[in-house]
Amino acid sequence: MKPLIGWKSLPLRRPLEACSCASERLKVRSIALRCFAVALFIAVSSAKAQDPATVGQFSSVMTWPYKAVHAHLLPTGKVLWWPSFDNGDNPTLWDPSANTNTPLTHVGANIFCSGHAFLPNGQLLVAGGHISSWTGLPNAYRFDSSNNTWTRLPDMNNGRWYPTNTTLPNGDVLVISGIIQPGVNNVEPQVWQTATGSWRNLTAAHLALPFYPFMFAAPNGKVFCAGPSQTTRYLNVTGTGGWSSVANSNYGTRNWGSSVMYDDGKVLLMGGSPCGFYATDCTTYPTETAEIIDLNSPNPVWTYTGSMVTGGRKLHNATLLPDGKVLVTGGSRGTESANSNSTDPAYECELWDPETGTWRTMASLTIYRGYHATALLLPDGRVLSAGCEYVANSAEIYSPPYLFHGSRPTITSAPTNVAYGQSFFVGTPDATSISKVTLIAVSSVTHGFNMGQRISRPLFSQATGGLNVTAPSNSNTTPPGYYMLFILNSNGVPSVAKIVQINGTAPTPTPSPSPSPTATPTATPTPTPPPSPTPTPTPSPTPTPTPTPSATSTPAPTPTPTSTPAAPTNLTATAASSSQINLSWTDNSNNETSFKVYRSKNGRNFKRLATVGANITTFANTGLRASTTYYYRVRAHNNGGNSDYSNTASATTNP
Ligand SMILES: [Cu+2]
Repeated sequence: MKPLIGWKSLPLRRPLEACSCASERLKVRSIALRCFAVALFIAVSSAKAQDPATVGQFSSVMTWPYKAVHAHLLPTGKVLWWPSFDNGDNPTLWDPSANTNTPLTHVGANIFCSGHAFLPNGQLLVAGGHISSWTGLPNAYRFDSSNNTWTRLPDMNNGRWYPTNTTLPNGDVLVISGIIQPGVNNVEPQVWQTATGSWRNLTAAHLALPFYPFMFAAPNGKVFCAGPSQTTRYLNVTGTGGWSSVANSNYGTRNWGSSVMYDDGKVLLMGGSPCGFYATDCTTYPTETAEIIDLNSPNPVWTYTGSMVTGGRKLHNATLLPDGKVLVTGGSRGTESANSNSTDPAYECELWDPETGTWRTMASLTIYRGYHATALLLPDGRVLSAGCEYVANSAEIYSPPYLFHGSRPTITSAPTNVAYGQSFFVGTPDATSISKVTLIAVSSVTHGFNMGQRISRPLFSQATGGLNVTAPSNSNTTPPGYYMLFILNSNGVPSVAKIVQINGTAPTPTPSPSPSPTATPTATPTPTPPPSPTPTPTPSPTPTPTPTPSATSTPAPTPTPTSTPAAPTNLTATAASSSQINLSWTDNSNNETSFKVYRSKNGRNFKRLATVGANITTFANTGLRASTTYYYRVRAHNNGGNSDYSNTASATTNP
């Protein structure tokens, strides 16, 4: 009986008993209808959010023999990769078209934790490696993809664990950073001289740099170090070398962040953590901010571009796509050490558009791909996402939205080799619909930094049965080597690439007339690894980090409603070029979580353009039309809501 009494006393039942009239039934039906409408709306919008034409699509998870910690797209279109720790000397060849993995000849040394970049002839130069955690190998090797063989080269000056390799405009390769043994940096950069098969030591450029620094051959012939330190600088690689300061980035140290040169001399930095590489006491969450610099400017400065929209991340990969956009995959949003599993994996991917400076949420990975994960662009326009120390040996392949936008243009013929500045013919039945031609260097990636990828946008014109394309003429912006040649139609759909070697009469890179004398950078203390903690391969379940009360960074767990932030003021807009306007404003709030930037073409109908992080007071709006006036306003945001708008500022882009 008891249950019946209890049921009878349910509050919902009472009004129904009290009123059996038609109006009550109508009310119930209208509620039911509304529920149905809401359910339908949710279903439709989530279906839309999952539409591959909008967010792309991941393949099912493939089981691989090991974790792909180092991965390289070879001139053959196949992927060379190898795993971590004791399995390091297991180079494996993945054939994307057959989806098979084949073990290759062992190197004879553990090349886990090495640096790598391609030589102009398509061979991969591998430098350094793993004696034990924090202790690097001095060995160097060349891998030849035409016969899958390894050749040992003269040793380097000393061991390197976590160095970066960079292909230089003259076809040599810079090897920099890495540690010799716990607490001892290899401070001497070295240049592999391809022609003589020997090392040249940059004895005048000693500097302790963090692990796997973000190095890029720059338009002035020097090599730009974009991070992860806040101080960014040029390395002159001629003679015995030398450093000069460029500009400080805005956010600060971005350890385990990533960086891409997304256009000639233009570099993007995103995410990362200010904490030490293997810090176990980190309480600051990885940043969602991103910033850009244009090295073509006489006085390059870092400016914030839009922040990642799904939140902060570290240990992610950033991949340049055939259409010039940048895909960010994987990573962790937690404060944990890289030596332990993620407390908050970033499954959602994001795509940055250099023309708008904004990010869009893309499809989600199935598996956490953070520490020791890799991602690289395949010639068919898909992106391989593989590895990670804390997951089963596996890989997934991402198909970007452009593969769901109709039929693909095809390349029926292209030369295998072109010289700098050479005009060449690309056969395609789709010539009239081609709106873009890009060259993306075959790439070489590990630990979240791709040491090889870059993009070149050759000039082209339509011809009978194809396109006349002019090869890039500047080896500073297009170092010699193998590139994927993509043609894209007006829907932004890329062809399958033809892999082309750019070499031949490479003009001697102009030694840059060093610009304004700059102060010699003081040797930054490297995040010296504590000698003890060995990154164990065992994915130990991380003890949940106790929320450390921190004055600055930890989001306060107070349940009290937040008051809306104070509105920003003094918004200014300044034209930086014919396609860029820089904004800056005054932050009057101490409790905002972001600033929203709005833009209008007539001063009235504003649309949200970007969101940047708390305490950020600048934004660079890129991809604009020349001689066009744009209006902007900004407001601060937090959980309590939006502030009032700032003043409206406008600027007209240069002609
Ligand atoms: Cu590692």
